[in-house]
Amino acid sequence: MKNQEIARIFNEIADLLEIKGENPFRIRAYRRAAQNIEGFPKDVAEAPTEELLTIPGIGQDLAGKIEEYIKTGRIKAYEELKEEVPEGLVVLLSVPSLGPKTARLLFDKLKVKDIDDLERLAREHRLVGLPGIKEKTEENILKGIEMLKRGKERQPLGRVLPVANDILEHLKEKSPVKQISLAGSLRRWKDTIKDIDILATSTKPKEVMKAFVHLPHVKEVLMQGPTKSSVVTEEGLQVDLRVVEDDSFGAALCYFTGSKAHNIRLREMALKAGLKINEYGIFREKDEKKLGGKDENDVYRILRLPYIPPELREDTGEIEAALEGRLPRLLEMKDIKGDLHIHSKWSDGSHTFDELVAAAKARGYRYIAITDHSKGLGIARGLSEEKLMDEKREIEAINKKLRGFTLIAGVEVDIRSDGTMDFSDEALKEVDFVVASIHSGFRQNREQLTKRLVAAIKNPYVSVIAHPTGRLIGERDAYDVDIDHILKVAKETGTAIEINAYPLRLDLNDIYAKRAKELGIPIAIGTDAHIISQFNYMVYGVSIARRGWLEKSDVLNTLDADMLLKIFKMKAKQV
Ligand code: DGT
Ligand code: CA
Ligand code: ZN
Repeated sequence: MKNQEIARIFNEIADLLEIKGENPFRIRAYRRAAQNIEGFPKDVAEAPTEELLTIPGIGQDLAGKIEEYIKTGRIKAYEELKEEVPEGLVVLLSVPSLGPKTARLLFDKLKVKDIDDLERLAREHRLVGLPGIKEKTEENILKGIEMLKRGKERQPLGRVLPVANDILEHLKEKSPVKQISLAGSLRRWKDTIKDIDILATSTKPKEVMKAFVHLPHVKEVLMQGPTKSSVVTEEGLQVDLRVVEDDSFGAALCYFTGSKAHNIRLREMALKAGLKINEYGIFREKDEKKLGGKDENDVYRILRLPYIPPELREDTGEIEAALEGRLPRLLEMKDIKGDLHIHSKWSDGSHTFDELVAAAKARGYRYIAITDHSKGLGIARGLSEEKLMDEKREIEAINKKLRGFTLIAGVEVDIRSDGTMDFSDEALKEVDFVVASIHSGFRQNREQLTKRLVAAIKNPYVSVIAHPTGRLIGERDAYDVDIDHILKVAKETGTAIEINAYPLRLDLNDIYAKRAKELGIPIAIGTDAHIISQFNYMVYGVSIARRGWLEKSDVLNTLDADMLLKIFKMKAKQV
């Protein structure tokens, strides 16, 4: 897949144009194209021009650049831009929170050469006093550097999983594997991943290893052994492949799925029962007799435990719950009846209602909620109150024609910096569904941010708080809010909280989702799709829900549309 590579280059072009102070619309076009190429479900290298042109944000010019890259391995315009802008300056821009203007200033005035240099200067407080740089700016730059370093170690699930699945498919096709599975944090659906662990069985392990190190994904071979090899992919991801005996596959799968903390608990339980567990099987201590190991469930069965799904294996109470017979019946993809966070052409989405409805029906959904942006978000073509009413009327007209499917007329209203809503209550009252969220002023203090969210939660027309902590994995930390207080007020007011399934958000995260469930707060899962292929992100939202122990009954979008619409109106009636 060339998608991630090309997306990265387009993002870099946007950075370079930004440094040069070029037209913001052109810059945004590159960023939008990058995002959509990354979310494109097939390899752009295999797509003909007509198909490239269907990707939102890609016109003749950018399609030409993609084809140029695939044919020649380079993009001339990009190379020229790099010539114009000093490399040191480009490196500085990779620090999240450091904009082009400040980067230029640091580069010119302090001759900052690289990130380490910048870090040292910031620690020595040598940046303060330059025009526009305060102590807070310095702190943010240091935070950004830390995040950059962390981000290199762990990648978002949504970037890693497609690569891992592609490698799996290639191995199935091109090597003599019998059983094969992902293991490690990927199989547990953790939101960030250090490396890809794959486990397989085969009667010809050496051939499997040979095929593996020659996969088209591989950039570098770290180690090639008879049953274990490690490579680094084009995307910079490490992949470890192990081949084991069929007879040990289950035990090895359990061992290499982890987590380490979960495994330690299992081993302790085994020891107490006179048993031994390792990656080869489950054995009786006294005579080393093998009791199982072919199937993963052997491990749990012999320990007298029910099967524990990989998403729960973190030693955060799953062993106790298993012992007491109160493991949750986790939410499944098939329980999801619709998507509760979608943007259309009316704001910054790419599709008409007809297109969205057709795609949702094709997935077997019964409804979707259209939640376009409000006017405060100019860059996202937010709607005025009048436009919102027009949109609602059009949705009503479409609903009259639909059978067995409902288009829910909603809105994603911006929570302004002062805590007021970007639309009046009179306007919010008119739509069927209101999602409220913060898109600016992230750097306010804890008290201010908490107050803003609480004000939104207390609004009688707001049904859901979307992406409540504002994190962007690897780019921006969650903002500083009193999440416990927010959940408490949500509970009191009957307001639901979103799990935003957009791969860089995954917000609420698994830990907070679990806390929300314990408090009895309903959860809405929404993909925040701006193009149809992003409907596929639902699986990431469901994975967060599962890691948060959520069951079908905890999640709003497992309900029918009639029921949902009733629930959305309930809060306003009570106030
Ligand atoms: P990651 O890679 O940081 O995203 O997370 P994991 O869980 O994939 O960690 P990784 O790749 O270091 O190891 C994969 C699994 O192998 C891990 O979940 C449990 C098992 N494992 C690795 N090292 C040890 C160990 O020292 N002891 C035990 N019991 N298990 C281990
Ligand atoms: Ca791993
Ligand atoms: Zn949105």
